[in-house]
Amino acid sequence: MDLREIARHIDEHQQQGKEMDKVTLSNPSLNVEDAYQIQRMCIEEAENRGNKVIGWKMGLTSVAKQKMVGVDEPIYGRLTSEMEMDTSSLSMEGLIHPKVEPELAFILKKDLKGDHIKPRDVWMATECVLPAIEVIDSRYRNFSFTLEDVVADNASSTKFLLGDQAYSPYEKSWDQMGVTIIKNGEVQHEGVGSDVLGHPVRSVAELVNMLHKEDIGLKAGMVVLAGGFTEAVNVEEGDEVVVHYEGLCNLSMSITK
Ligand code: 0L1
Ligand code: MG
Repeated sequence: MDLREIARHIDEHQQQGKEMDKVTLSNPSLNVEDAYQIQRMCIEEAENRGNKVIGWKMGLTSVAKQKMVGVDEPIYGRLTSEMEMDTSSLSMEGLIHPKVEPELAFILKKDLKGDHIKPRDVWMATECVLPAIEVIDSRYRNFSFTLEDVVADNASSTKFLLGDQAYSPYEKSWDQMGVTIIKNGEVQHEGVGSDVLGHPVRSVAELVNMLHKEDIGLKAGMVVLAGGFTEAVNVEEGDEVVVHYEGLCNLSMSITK
């Protein structure tokens, strides 16, 4: 099993927005460690094209989402410069079957590395918190995959939009903040911060502890998407999505051709 070859195969489908078979079909012995190596190698391909790793995301952070995809642990993925949207308009070009989900982004002011990182360590290293919408788009047919497949496909990372307004980490009890996702004027899902591993800050701490196995840490200036508050919502051309962050703001996204 040539991990680099699998990574190149996935990278090609990520770049072209093309559906593919699960990599575990042809490589049934692939384990989670192999899958994280494949993820890293895919990102090296992107870096060779001039992309930069600007942050990390946690995925499958709620029991609801884990059940939805048949996986029982959170995962992480890498965020690159080309994934960050600079307008609220999401083009369907190069996307397969995108979904969107409400998130919070933590922006770091200090490096953070270790295997016993606690919420207070994360707060000490956090400059601000931003509302965010993540766009996920699995390269696998029908969004169907095993844990190993989805890790190798960079946790379905595709695009993300950050709100313009930054908030102090001490602005509110983020675990108690309600979030509503609305598509074309209809409420799709409601969630609360505690749906993200009990508290979004716990998700960031867990990310650092998980990354330690790869001997990696977070760097000052990085963006961390802490995980979806609700199930993800399918979108297509013409859709208008609004996420309401209780007591904070609304963040919108328009889906275009
Ligand atoms: O961000 C997420 O929680 C998604 C992780 C990957 C699973 C999926 O594609 O639904
Ligand atoms: Mg997410």
